[in-house]
Amino acid sequence: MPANIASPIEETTMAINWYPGHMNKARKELSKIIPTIDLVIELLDSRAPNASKNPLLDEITASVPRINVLSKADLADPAITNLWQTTINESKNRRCLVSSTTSPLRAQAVIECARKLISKESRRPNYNYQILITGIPNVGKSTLLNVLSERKLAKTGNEPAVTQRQQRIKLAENWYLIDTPGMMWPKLEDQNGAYRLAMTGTIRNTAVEAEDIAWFAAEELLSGFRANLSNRYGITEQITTAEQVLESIAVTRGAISKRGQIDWHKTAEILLNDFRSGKLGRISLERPSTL
Ligand SMILES: Nc1nc2c(ncn2[C@@H]2O[C@H](COP(=O)(O)OP(=O)(O)OP(=O)(O)O)[C@@H](O)[C@H]2O)c(=O)[nH]1
Ligand SMILES: [Mg+2]
Repeated sequence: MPANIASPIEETTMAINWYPGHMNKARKELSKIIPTIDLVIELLDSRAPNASKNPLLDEITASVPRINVLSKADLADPAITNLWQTTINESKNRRCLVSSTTSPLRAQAVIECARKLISKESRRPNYNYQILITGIPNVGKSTLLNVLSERKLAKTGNEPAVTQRQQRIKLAENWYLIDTPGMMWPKLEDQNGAYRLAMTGTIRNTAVEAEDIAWFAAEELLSGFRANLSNRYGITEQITTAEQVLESIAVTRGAISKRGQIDWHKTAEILLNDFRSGKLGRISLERPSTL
């Protein structure tokens, strides 16, 4: 086992904290714009909706109606995503929609949902409604803006912190959408949640080692998704620890150096890429009881 690998639940864990300057700036800009916003779309990753909930957003946008969009649903267990949707729909002043590349949301569905949430008093003739899209980094905000507008207006990318400033576009007559930079919060109290986010690709790789995330991922998968490990890597019942899972992946996928040693970094990347791209199957890391 490499020296820097440690289970995140143990005391030797490398704590994840990632709150770079541009996010603090984004938070200030968000606070400034909120009085002009009629509705907030908060994206939550379908695989970890609880961990992807930003507590800062609750503070800043407390008085604004909200649509939660469960994003990347094509990567999550559909039955569990349904449960999340039902649970969130039970909250006051809130609706939940589901989005994925395989079944993209339509602007009309969002506008209809927004109309139900926006109070009748604020509906004036020729009023321009402003919808703000928010969420943690890499959750799919800019992709959603492009899908809803049916144009490629916002830059997207498979790494966190692609969007660095707000962008406003016209969605339909009298409806405007504002994309924002992905935002984290200053202290990640729940480190298990932080590691789940790291698994999904929310945290910049300068803030946490791939090996540490993979160690956590191997433990998570062992405890709840053995069949996925077995289908993808042929991992048997005899394998019971994260270290054995990673060793086994290294052997079956050839992540071994010429001198016969395991390339831990390469092994970590294989496991994380397989999880993030859905090659390990549709996996939900959280169930609604955790919201
Ligand atoms: N599988 C899958 N991938 C998606 C989906 N939506 C977005 N992605 C991918 O997720 C990555 C991040 O998407 P973005 O739209 O750039 O995410 P963002 O929230 O704007 O990210 P930041 O601007 O960095 O905060 C891209 O590689 C997208 O192609 C989805 O529904 N399913
Ligand atoms: Mg973006």
